[in-house]
Amino acid sequence: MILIKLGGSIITNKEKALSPRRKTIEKIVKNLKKIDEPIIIVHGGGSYGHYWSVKYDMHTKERKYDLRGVSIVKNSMIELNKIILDSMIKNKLSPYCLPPTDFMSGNKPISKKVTEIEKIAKSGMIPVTFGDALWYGQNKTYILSGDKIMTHFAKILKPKLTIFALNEDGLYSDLKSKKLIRELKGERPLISENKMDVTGGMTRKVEEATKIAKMGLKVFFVNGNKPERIVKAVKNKRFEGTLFRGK
Ligand code: IP8
Repeated sequence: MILIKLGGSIITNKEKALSPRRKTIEKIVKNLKKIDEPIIIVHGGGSYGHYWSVKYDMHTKERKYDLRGVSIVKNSMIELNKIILDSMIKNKLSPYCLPPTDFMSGNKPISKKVTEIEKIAKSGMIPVTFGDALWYGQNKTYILSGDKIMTHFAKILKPKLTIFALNEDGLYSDLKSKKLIRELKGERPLISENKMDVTGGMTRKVEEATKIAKMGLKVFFVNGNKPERIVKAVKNKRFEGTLFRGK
């Protein structure tokens, strides 16, 4: 099973509110068609979920946020999710939409539900879920990052490969020269970042990827603008990006 996260910065234009990158989505979807093993897709919020989370000052900490904000963030994620589902259906893939409320209770994943998602993937459908605003309990809510969902799924399902599709070639050892880190063996890279979103952007991704790699699993950061690299990684084990090798 292959677990793929489509980052918000690849599926949307993060500089402009509510702007999907339809051509990029389409290109990714066309390449997903070439993978003939079970896959599960998780996508981020980009200029949909993050735009509204910032407006309503909502974060990953469980708190009593503006309830209207919760509705609006959720609504925007459904809108972005629909664009991805439509593209998949148009390209003759069979997505199976799963908002995270289907497998989360509070801030914990429901193992039985997550295992069921793998069965859906094995049937030939492609489960698709996303980062979202979620109910926590006692009138508290929180923003669940798609990156966190990746860790929850990886822990339960032990995918053969966990892929994060980014708007960059991978992780750079130096942001100025854009020198790519090709492989990491257990160590956690130091990264510098100027752009932050409500769930922590690249810092969060590296944190989750390191956790997943520590489970002994392979994690691959790849440029989503070059989705043929996703196919190559899955099929030929050629990794043009940053590969985190498990212990
Ligand atoms: O972009 C967060 O998901 P992420 C989604 O994967 C929202 O961190 C609602 C901001």
